[in-house]
Amino acid sequence: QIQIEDDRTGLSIETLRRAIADNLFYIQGKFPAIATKHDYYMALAYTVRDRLLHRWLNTLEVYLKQDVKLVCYLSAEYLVGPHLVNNLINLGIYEQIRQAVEESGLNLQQLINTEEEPGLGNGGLGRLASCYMDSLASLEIPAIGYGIRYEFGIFDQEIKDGWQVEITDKWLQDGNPWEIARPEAAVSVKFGGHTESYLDDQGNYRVRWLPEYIVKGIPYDTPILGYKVNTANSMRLWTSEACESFDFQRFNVGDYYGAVDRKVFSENLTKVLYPNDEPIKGKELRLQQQYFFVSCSLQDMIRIHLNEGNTLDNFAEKFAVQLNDTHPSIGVAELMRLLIDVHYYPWEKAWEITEKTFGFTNHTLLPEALERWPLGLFGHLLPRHLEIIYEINKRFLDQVRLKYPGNNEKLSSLSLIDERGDKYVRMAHLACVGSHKINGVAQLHSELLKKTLLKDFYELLPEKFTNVTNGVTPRRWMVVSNPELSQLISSKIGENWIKNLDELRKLEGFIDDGGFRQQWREVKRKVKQDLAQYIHDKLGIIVSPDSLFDVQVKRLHEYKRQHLNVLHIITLYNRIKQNPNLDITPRTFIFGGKAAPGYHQAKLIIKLINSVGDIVNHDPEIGERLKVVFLPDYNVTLGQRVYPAADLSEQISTAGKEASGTGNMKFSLNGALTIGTFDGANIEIREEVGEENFFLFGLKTEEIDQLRAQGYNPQDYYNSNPELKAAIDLINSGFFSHGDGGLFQLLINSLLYLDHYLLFADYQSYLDCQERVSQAYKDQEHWTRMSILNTARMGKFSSDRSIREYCDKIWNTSPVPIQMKD
Ligand code: 26Y
Repeated sequence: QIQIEDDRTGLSIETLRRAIADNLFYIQGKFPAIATKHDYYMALAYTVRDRLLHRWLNTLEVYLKQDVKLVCYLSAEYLVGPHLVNNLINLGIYEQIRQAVEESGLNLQQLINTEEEPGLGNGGLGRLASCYMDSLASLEIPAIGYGIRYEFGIFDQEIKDGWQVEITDKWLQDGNPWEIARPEAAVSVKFGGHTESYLDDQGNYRVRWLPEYIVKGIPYDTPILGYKVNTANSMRLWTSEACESFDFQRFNVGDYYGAVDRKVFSENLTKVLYPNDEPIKGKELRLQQQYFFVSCSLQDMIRIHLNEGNTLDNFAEKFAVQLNDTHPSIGVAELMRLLIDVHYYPWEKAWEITEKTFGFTNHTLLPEALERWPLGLFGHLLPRHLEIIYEINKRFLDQVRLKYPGNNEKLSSLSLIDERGDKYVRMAHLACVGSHKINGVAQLHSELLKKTLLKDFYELLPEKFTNVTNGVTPRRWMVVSNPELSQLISSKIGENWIKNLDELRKLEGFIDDGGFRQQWREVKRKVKQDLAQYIHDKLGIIVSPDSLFDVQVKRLHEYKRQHLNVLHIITLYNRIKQNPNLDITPRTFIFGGKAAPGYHQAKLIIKLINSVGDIVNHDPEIGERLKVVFLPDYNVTLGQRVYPAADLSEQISTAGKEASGTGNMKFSLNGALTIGTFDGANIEIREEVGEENFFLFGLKTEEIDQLRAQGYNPQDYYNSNPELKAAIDLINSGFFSHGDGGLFQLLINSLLYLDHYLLFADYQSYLDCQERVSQAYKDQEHWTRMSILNTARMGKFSSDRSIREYCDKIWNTSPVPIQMKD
């Protein structure tokens, strides 16, 4: 009997090959003789998307029919990374596609590398959102990820003469095969203007908002397929467009240019991602972006809900809305506005629904990173929301007064309005009051939240506080990025670990098997060789895969202390120069990361890394012992190359400053050992892998508090530690900057006179610890054991575990399996 496969769903190699050829012709409009790599990438991407679509539509149908509870993740950022490989892995068709592509005379890896990754986020917070989307789908939890479809994502970084240069990221330029526009689901969003009150037919007091202008939001949907399940959730990203009918009216006939201006203005709203991971004061466009996507998303939820024949009474039972930091926290006021002004709910009922609906995740303890909006700006853009926030605040402060009679301190510290000087709306306070749960992202972080940043809220509302330690998806961060190690693991313990990461523990049973350890080393060596090749191709630097790969990749920030790492490098350099025959463990120091364009100190650290590299890499006396590499344009794609190749993971933030970190988890999962402070999730990683398999150094948070209380003076350390002094003096002498002693002055002075992040206090401890690392690396058998144990004990850090905790503690949702109809 002949079986005929559909070209859009069939999985035989022959059908896949035909489908690719078909898409090349009918979608790209090309035949092989004139097709580019990119054309083939597109043809392949559509072939894969076709195989995803019936799962996606089926999923949506089940969600609607069964009226399930939906998790709505609100995030201003998603650092998605490339879709193609991930979808191949999650669909389980990597091998078939590889063969079909080869039979078409092409190379799959090359096509995979052609994909321009969507970089719609800055760093950890955006990447976390994408890991969570993968886990939600893999666990079959109904969910939508709402966000902004920035036309320009995070800038591409080039390094010129050692300095960072920012290039706009035109990720949509060649088309995006993974998204589908849904103009029929467009919504309107109001801005500016004023409010007026009126009495309705029944004589009820009501408010209406007469905006200055209206912007249209168009959703673009991207399927997010789970791993080897039929669930495909949606990431729904909003683009702003002009609302022409409105503008042409308002700018009356004849004012064509006025109307065009408006159009340009409206479309600017979602043009670009702000490349900062700290708030920039008074940027109105940023508030517009936040309100725009939150309003679009909440209107979308309400439309879906009412379409199902519901009333809004049970909204909170059908939608769990999670605020990814304060960026979407205006949602609290917006849902209140929609319920009260548009759907005529009384305040009390509206508030009950709102508080039950929202959960709030905090990602930072740095007080300077808390979002506050100048009252004037806020009221000008969102006059109705300011009124609502005043009313929320009035009722909230009444509650505070009951608990703390006569305590004006408490009132002022808890208020949603900061009135200590210039007035601000405090977005974190709005999020806390309007959510039923508040969580930090690692144990220490959640504890410190209760003790410091949100202390007063914790005292008032202790039952709201909880912790959900971050996690990462083992699909992208192991199966996709490290196929060699994944295969080795599966050959020993089967494939179940990919869905249940705790099963990695079974690897411990092979730890005494010398053959296995040998294979483990061979895989590591192979991926290090690949990275060495990449470094050579990109930068012309030759590094040895036998050296210890010491890696720090993450956003550039003073609190993350990339410059502490540099001080270690310079100290080793000085030691070799003093003692040219010094026998040290050869190391390759690898850095990567972007600096916010306006963050001068961070940019100077990049320049310093490159300058030190220039000297060290070319000093014949150093030879192969030290190499320093700064990888330009660190992003998800590059991360997928880097994590598997690392021996040592640098997690060296000042204790108490890194909320969690997630790179730390990716490194350990891939068998790197960590040198780290007692900070964020490092603590829990160390707890899991065992203290003997983790290199801990540095002051703990309480010790730092004590030191600061005594009066910290960095000069004391500089004057009493000759190696530290030598390193600093060498930078200051202009040795790394062609004699220009002033180049790094700002950086060095901030260390010598302030050292806000206590590099000097931790310097010696860090050096000693690095020495222990070097010694340990010499015993390769023992190092391999530690490496295997790191991987084996990473089960806890799967984002599947995190998502299960969110479901239980915060969202109250459970899986909805999707059956395929034929
Ligand atoms: C206000 C706006 C400009 C802004 C934009 C992005 C503010 C902050 C951010 C990003 C913050 C961020 O990435 N935080 C990181 O979140 C990770 C996920 O929870 C944590 O692992 C990491 O420690 C934290 O720094």
